[in-house]
Amino acid sequence: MDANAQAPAAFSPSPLSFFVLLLLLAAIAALALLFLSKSKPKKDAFIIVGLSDSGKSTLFSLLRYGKALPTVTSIEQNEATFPLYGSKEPHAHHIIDLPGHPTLHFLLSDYTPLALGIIFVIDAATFPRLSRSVAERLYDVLAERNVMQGGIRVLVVCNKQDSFVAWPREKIAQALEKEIDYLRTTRTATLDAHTTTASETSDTFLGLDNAPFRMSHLDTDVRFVECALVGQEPGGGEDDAGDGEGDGSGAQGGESVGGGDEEGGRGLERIKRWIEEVAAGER
Ligand SMILES: Nc1nc2c(ncn2[C@@H]2O[C@H](COP(=O)(O)OP(=O)(O)O)[C@@H](O)[C@H]2O)c(=O)[nH]1
Ligand SMILES: [Mg+2]
Repeated sequence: MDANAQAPAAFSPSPLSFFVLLLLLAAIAALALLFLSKSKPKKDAFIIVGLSDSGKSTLFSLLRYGKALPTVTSIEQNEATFPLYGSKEPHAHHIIDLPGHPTLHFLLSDYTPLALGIIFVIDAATFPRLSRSVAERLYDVLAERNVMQGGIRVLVVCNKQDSFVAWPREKIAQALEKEIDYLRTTRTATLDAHTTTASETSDTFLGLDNAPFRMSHLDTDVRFVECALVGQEPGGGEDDAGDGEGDGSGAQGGESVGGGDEEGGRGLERIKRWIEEVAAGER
């Protein structure tokens, strides 16, 4: 009887061994979590790109310090994490101002795995003259592998609207669609000639192959906004009268911000709102 009563007790674990087992499991779980969080880089960056002199460093400086500091042509990127200047929102944002120099373009792919958004800055005043170069750069951005996969939002900032010769965003969007439509045929032709696969380069075919190129055919959310980061707008009025789509350009319009003027450039508030909305969507 005694032996029978004790036999099962020999196999039942003591409360202490239960506790040790629990501790061990908790330690394994904690280690696994630590490993996962280390191996997966945090996606939190906004990359400012565009040709030289378009206003990238001015934008970075306005977002960070609320004023346009004198800039020099940079060969290194400005990179910092900070709450947007003057914003009521306390969250810090990781912002990178990539140099516009052509030899530094390869830097983009280093950063896109971390990117939530790309801010593509255009000098709207020199755009008519430089539209081919701007389109080539935008093509590189839109066809970059991580951007193509979707999930990275793109804001095209048509800057220098204080200039009388600046093109409005609808006109820029249409011209860029035309240029990209042309570029994608020439680029894929070059690809075929070199029998390179698209995945080895950024020269992927953009959009639908049976229709003229439209931004709206991309998986990427592309928006256009106007701004004058420096200087005064000649008319002093709102620029959002033609907000939205439906002009045949297929590009999505920027959103309307009532009285968006504030210190440090007209239209800046709209850019800040876009950054905050994209970041909030990720939290
Ligand atoms: N008129 C005018 N000039 C601007 C504007 N934004 C930037 N700039 C000027 O354009 C030049 C190039 O700006 P910067 O930010 O250095 O361009 P980045 O090369 O793209 O970094 C500077 O002299 C800026 O003061 C704007 O909205 N209007
Ligand atoms: Mg710069």
